[in-house]
Amino acid sequence: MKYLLLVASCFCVAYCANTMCWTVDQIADQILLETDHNKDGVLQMSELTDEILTWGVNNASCLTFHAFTTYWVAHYHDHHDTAHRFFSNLDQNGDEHLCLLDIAVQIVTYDNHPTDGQVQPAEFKAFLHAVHPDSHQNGGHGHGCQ
Ligand SMILES: [Ca+2]
Ligand SMILES: [Ca+2]
Repeated sequence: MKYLLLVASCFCVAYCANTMCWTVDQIADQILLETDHNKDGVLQMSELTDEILTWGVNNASCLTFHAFTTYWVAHYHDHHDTAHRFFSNLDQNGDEHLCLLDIAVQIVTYDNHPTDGQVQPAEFKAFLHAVHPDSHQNGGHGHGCQ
């Protein structure tokens, strides 16, 4: 069984940017599922910040590169280097820290469908497609078995 899992995971490593072969839309759906705490189908900003607070923020309400990538790889199954590039895209000032405000400011720019101070699923997907490094390919580049 272990051998079979190893083979399956190697197959994924070779053919997907994500170890579970999740697309960016599937990652977005999973985040929406976990973050929409009141289950109204829309992300309120307070839900987003509450969720990100559980990802391992430090005293300054910021995620370090390590905290972010550890959480992201474990929960959303991207390869580490994909998570690294994703973090770099989000970390606009390049200080290796991603603070709640930095994330909120970026997501808010996609609050336009409608502009209501909340994040509809389509808005969240537009945001993720814009910042995720593998947003334009669902299969993709191989990294080989390690
Ligand atoms: Ca909600
Ligand atoms: Ca909105």
